[in-house]
Amino acid sequence: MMTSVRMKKILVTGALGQIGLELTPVLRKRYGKDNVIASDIRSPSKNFLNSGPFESLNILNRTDLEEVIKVYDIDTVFHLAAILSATGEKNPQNALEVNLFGVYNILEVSRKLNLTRVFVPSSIAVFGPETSKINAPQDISLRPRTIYGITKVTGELLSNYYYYKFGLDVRGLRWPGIISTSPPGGGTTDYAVEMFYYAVEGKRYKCFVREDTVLPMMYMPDCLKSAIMLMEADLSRLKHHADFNVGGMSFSAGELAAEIKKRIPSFEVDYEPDFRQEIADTWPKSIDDSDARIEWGWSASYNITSMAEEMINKLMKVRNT
Ligand code: NAD
Ligand code: AKB
Repeated sequence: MMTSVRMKKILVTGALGQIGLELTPVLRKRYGKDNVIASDIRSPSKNFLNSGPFESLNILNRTDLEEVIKVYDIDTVFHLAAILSATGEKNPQNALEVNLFGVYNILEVSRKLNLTRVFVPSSIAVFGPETSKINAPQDISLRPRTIYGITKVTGELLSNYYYYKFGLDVRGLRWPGIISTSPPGGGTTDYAVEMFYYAVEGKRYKCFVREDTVLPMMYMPDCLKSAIMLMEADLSRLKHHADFNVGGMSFSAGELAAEIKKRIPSFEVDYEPDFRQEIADTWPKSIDDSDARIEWGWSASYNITSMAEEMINKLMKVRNT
């Protein structure tokens, strides 16, 4: 990775979620414990609270957000607070409010207070059923069918607007489903994480998508690497800003189960698709990330084999302590 530049005081929103729980310690190691302020609408565990500064923050409260940014003299934001696809379909109005006004508040306060750099992640959920399933292209018409996808497209457009209109350095990428030891927060790709949890506990797993469902995925270390690489990239090299495709790996639910079974032979999965199958069916199977590779040197380090090996080792270690 490149050396750290410019980001001096960082605010992480949604820091208690799947990605925030792992991004926060990595940022603290890189930029200094007291320079990374974690925040969330939920209350942290004692351990998390003891690990560095934390602020209770509802992203929909712009006055509080402005106050936190001023008090800590924040110059960079990683905006992770959001409602994911499956939870979003259960209460679309709430997803719309949190995801749209959350991004709007972050951009508006960052513009007003002249922040240096803002990270607003997007998702493969921006694509809809009309997009080619294999190697979904970077710059195409986006017609998602989920409320989550709609808010992600709007977030990308708004972020790019703030860059071109106000010169705010907003950056973002379209993450695939993220696989991690930290628990997922209500997405369609959560089955890929849950399979590991059940396997190491010696339990049979009921998978909510069909065995042949293929989606793009990424292992957490690559996810964190992509965020930091993009945020540290030289602005003059970027032709895109808040909407980079990034790829990791692609596999079917059945292929993942087989990969886990190689290491835990007793593991069994039943396939009982629910409403999340319909969401998965609208997303591509793989992503063309050549612009991210050209503009900021992206490449993923993990494939399904190395990811599964490490996931199982880590979860077994936690289980046995
Ligand atoms: P998550 O659901 O695990 O965590 C989101 C966090 O936001 C939670 O801790 C929640 O308490 C918090 N939050 C919700 N409403 C809030 C509010 N009003 N104010 C403050 N905090 C609030 O999500 P995640 O998986 O960590 O995702 C982080 C970002 O990455 C999101 O923008 C998501 O869309 C994006 N993303 C995630 C994935 C993935 O597979 N995890 C894939 C693509 C994109
Ligand atoms: C979800 O399934 O909602 C997320 C995503 C791919 O954005 N994991």
